[in-house]
Amino acid sequence: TVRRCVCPGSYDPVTVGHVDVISRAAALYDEVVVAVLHNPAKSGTLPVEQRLQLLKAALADVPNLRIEAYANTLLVDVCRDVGAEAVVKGLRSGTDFAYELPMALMNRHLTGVETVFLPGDPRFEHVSSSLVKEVAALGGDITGLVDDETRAALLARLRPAEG
Ligand code: COD
Repeated sequence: TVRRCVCPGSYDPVTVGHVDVISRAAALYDEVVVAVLHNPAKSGTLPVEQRLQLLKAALADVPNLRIEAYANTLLVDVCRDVGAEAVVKGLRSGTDFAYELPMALMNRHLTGVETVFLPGDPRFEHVSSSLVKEVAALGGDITGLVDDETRAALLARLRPAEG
């Protein structure tokens, strides 16, 4: 049987931290479903279609992936629909853990799906989509934090006068 996991996120946009965690999940499972989901705590910068396109470009070297968006859907329902036994997430810090633990427990309460945490690579501990956007919006250099295509897309959206 095919062993599948889901790597969920907002991916607004994908960063080098996401690419690291997803690539490592792809080495552990037969197939990874990268699921772009809605986080009710976040308003959203890039349209979902563009997030999908940037994920596809950033992860073009990883063969055993599916990249999909789901609107108004629980993560546990995505897991059930695609036949995934686990959710895989990256942890940067204790702050991430405090945010992730209740979600992991709630998801297990709902359907029994397990969450597997991978330690984030310390080289990317400071990398988050929100900080990357803040730096880019104010004219800072985001090279090395996102790939070139994502960098161009962010600059077009956040610094349109410079295009
Ligand atoms: N290093 C390691 N890991 C990282 C790094 C990094 N530099 N950057 C990000 N990550 C990890 C994050 O820890 C997270 O696990 C994942 O990558 C995705 O990050 P984001 O910021 O793109 O995604 P979030 O945190 O906004 O995603 C939240 C979800 C959308 C997954 C959540 O809101 C959700 O499950 N929504 C669906 C509705 C639902 O089921 N709700 C009930 C939840 S109990």
